[in-house]
Amino acid sequence: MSRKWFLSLPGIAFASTAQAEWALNMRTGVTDLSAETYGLHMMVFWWCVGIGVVVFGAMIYSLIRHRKSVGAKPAKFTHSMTAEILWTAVPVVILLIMAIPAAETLVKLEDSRDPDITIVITGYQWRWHYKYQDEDLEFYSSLATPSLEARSKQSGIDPHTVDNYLLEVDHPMVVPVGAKVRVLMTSNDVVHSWWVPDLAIKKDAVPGMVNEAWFRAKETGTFRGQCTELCGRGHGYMPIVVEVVTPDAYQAWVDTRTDNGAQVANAQ
Ligand SMILES: [Cu+2]
Repeated sequence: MSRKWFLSLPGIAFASTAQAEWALNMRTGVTDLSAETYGLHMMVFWWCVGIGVVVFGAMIYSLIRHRKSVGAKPAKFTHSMTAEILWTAVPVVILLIMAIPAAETLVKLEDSRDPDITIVITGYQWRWHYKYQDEDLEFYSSLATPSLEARSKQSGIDPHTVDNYLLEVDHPMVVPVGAKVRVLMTSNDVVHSWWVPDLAIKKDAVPGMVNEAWFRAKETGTFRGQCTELCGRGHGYMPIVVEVVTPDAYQAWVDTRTDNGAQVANAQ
């Protein structure tokens, strides 16, 4: 296993979207805010690269240019007002350049007013519960059976043969494309955290508290995530699957779920 990992290092260097599982960078996601978050991340990254090049460039240049073997003599000054002002002002300006767009995005992330749909998400050891506030609809979402069987000790099943191993559930959360979906997170036992990278949401689900987030998916598809707060023995076995579908498909799904959804919820 470790050898395979080592052999794939050259692949990491040339990672592309086709090698998503080995890509090092953040995902751009499927919402406007996930794209904005990605843009902020890249802006800060390039500032860091620039600062690294300037600082290490100056250090390496000084080490070579002013080395003792070419007769360099140490400077005698002990204080420089110009240097003090510059190395205070320049970082402040750089931080402001980063902070202003970051604050704008944060304000948008927090603005969950006027949602089209509100879903209460409750963390359990070790599964998620979804309750659609405007529909008579609630259900548990647990690790799908193929993953569950493969993860069992001495199951004899190779996890590589299981599609979306540990990232598949029995009942995904379904939402319509283009709708503003507000999610309210809480927990029934310990602290969990609801994380779906493509939706740019990573929020703690804390017992006795309600945290809030929202997203508006721009495209249909299946988006996966995981609990990202170490919540006990089954922490790795409570994935999240969000299916973004067309409004018609969403309505059809609600209709089928409300016919038998209550029974499913009661049965668990
Ligand atoms: Cu958890």
